[in-house]
Amino acid sequence: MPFTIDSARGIFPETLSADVVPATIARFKQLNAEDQLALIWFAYLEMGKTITIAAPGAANMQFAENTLNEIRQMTPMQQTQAMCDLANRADTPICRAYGSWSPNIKLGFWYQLGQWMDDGSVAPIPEGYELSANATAVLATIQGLDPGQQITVLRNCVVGMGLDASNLGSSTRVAEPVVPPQEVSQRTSVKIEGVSNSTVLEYMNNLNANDFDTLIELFVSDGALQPPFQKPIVGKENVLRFFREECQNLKLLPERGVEEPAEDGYTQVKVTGKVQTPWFGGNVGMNIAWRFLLNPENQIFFVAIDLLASPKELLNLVR
Ligand code: 45D
Repeated sequence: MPFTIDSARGIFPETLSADVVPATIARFKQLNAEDQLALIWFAYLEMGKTITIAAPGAANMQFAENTLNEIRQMTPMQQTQAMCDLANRADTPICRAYGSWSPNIKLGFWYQLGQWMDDGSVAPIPEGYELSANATAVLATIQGLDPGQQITVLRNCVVGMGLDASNLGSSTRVAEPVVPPQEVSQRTSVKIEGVSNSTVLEYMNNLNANDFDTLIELFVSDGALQPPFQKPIVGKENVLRFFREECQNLKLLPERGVEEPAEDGYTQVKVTGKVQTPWFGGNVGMNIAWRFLLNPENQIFFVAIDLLASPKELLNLVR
């Protein structure tokens, strides 16, 4: 039977991803808005003691600027309300604007609000705010995670706020501008122990170079990419949009892998290694697996990216 996207998702079933991340997000979403905001504030303060987050570039901030200024000019009570509305995914103009933004713009928006809450220009979390018992438990879980898992929880909390983009109808999506691909002479090539497949190597090198137009040509037209804890993004056009909106300036540091024949002349390749996000640079290395399914022409039919449960999983290359 030929592969489908659905059956492809099951390759390398021994791969253990960090299920604690979606489980923690689900618990977070059950909390009331005040608890959500205070919890992220405490988690963020705690994290800030050990890792620093990079200030977003101006290109990233321009799209959130109007909304940020609007909030800055509100009374403290209105500011708190606006932030609670975001956590409650209410249908307000601010939640609609927020819902149209790419994840990096959402993160940059909160980064700025966090600075303003810190310096007093936006209503802070009230001093002595006491988390509910449930929120305290969720915070304790987050504090027990490794840094790569912590930043993933925070990112997913932020991305989940505001009005869902699918409820926005025809309104357009807003993402930061696409940077030009890296100069060919400046590019680096990855080496992966146990993997010599040219498509896999080119995937890593083109993504590292922000060369999305070359990268997308490695995929079959109805191919798919499955980001961590998400459903597959299907079709070249959608995958290319995802690369342009969400994958700039990532650093992929693959380490090792296995390749082996699959059914119908396909090849399956699993690679493990680290990934760094521009938000934290070399301060946080996420433990990642890539599970590729390549067609007989060596094109990508499917690739899943998993955030691994533990560093031990980096050595798990079992089929
Ligand atoms: O609510 O091969 C306050 C793909 C309190 C592509 C706050 C990939 C109130 C293909 C503190 C103000 C992309 C899939 C909030 C590879 C409040 C591919 C603020 C993988 C919210 C490898 C909070 C890429 C703030 C990966 C400012 C895995 C929080 C990328 C900021 C992962 C949190 C990137 C930030 C991650 C989190 C980035 C900046 C996990 C960033 C996380």
